[in-house]
Amino acid sequence: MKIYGDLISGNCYKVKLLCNILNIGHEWIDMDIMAGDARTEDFLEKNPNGKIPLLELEDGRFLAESNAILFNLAYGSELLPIDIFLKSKLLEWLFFEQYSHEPYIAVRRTIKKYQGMPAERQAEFDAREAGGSKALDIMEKHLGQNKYIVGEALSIGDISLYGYSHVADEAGYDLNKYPAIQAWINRVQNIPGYIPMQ
Ligand SMILES: N[C@@H](CCC(=O)N[C@@H](CS)C(=O)NCC(=O)O)C(=O)O
Repeated sequence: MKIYGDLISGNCYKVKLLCNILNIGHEWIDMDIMAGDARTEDFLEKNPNGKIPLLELEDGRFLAESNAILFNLAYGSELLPIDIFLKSKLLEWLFFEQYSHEPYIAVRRTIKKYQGMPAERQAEFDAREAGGSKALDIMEKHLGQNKYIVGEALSIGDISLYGYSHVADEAGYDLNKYPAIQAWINRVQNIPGYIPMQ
């Protein structure tokens, strides 16, 4: 299988991290999103949405959306709970990550770290601060009472939320204000097979 990705992206890193933890062999196709690699005609044939990560299976089928890829690759492993309530809880957190976390923290990180805070995006950067703080507050409360995102064990919920939470400081958030998130970050970093983002 092939995975198209760029390791400056937390969404792509999530998939790389899962593959490393589960020892899933793959060919990593390095893309440069800043150079527009995800918007070429050739790539749009593969994913009309022009986004990475993208998984290409041996039979030629494609799967986009980082959390869908995590779900697919973790199938049958201990990182995907079997119990239907826990599986549904996992989906709740994956949707939370995409709707209430990533659009704030990931976008602010891109503006700050990779675009160097251009003046024309300052208002957007500021407007997205509150959403990211709210997401981190929700995680802090949850992780103060639970070791992992779902149930009693590591799952793809942890891997998904780890992607951008552990670099939230690069998006202008002070992680020192979130001790339970920091303790969880340390737990994730001690998983066998862990690899850093870059
Ligand atoms: N919801 C998607 C988001 C994917 C996404 O936004 N990817 C960005 C990198 S983080 C991208 O491909 N950007 C390239 C572009 O917009 O040209 C997912 O979770 O995979």
